[in-house]
Amino acid sequence: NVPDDYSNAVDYTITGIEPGAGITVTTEKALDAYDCLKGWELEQSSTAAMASELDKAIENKSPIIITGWNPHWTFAKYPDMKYLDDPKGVYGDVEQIKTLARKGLKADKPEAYKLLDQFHWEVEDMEGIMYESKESGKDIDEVAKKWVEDNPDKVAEWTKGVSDVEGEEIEIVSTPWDSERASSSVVKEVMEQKGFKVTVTPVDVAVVFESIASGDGDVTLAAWMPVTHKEFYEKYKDEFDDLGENLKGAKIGLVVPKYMDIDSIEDLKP
Ligand code: PBE
Repeated sequence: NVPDDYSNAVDYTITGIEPGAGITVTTEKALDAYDCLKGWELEQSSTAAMASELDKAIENKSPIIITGWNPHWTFAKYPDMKYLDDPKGVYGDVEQIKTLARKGLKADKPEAYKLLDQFHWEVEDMEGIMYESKESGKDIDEVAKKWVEDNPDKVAEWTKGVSDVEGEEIEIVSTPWDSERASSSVVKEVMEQKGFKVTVTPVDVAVVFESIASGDGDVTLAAWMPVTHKEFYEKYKDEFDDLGENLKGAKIGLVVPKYMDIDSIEDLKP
């Protein structure tokens, strides 16, 4: 199999996810930026549909090119996947996941703000929850609760200096991916232990940013920067408080199984 065959074999199609995702927007940019991707298409559907296409391809050892990211259980389940080099840097290098709060949260709900500001964890923590949920069939919520029980030291860092409250309401606005279901569930659990009443609302990326900017939602733990959600971030950047990263070392890009003998986006053919 030479690279020409791969391009033809995948029918000049990248298997993507939801239309509203940052990685979808970024991949449309890659299709414009790379001459070798002239005539290629990004097939948009859902993360679940992409995962089942990937399962099928791996079973048959057939070529597939997906829009992939870390943290994600794909890399835990299929360690033999690799990112294609991106010499034009369309997908950036390392991404971080940031916490953004509505303006005024700090003044209105200082205890909540403090806890949210202190929340940060590692790729392995998040990926562990996602993978465990995938493997056991248990809901992310349930696995996240167990994680909170099992990680008192981390939780103690986040709640340091935070006083208990009585039923103060907090709305976490989030995206529907497992990564953000994990972070939101963990923070919800920790906040509820401090006496907050927390709702998690999963919506499209665009709506996450609109909601924090307008003050409808209190906080999101789901902003992937500097590349994935750049457009949304730039659009609203004066209308929210950026509390900094809650996770370092995320990544997005085009991903293929290692049995495919290509290394770079530029190995693809128009
Ligand atoms: N993702 C996972 C999302 C953010 C979290 C990379 C698929 C995206 O907006 O692309």
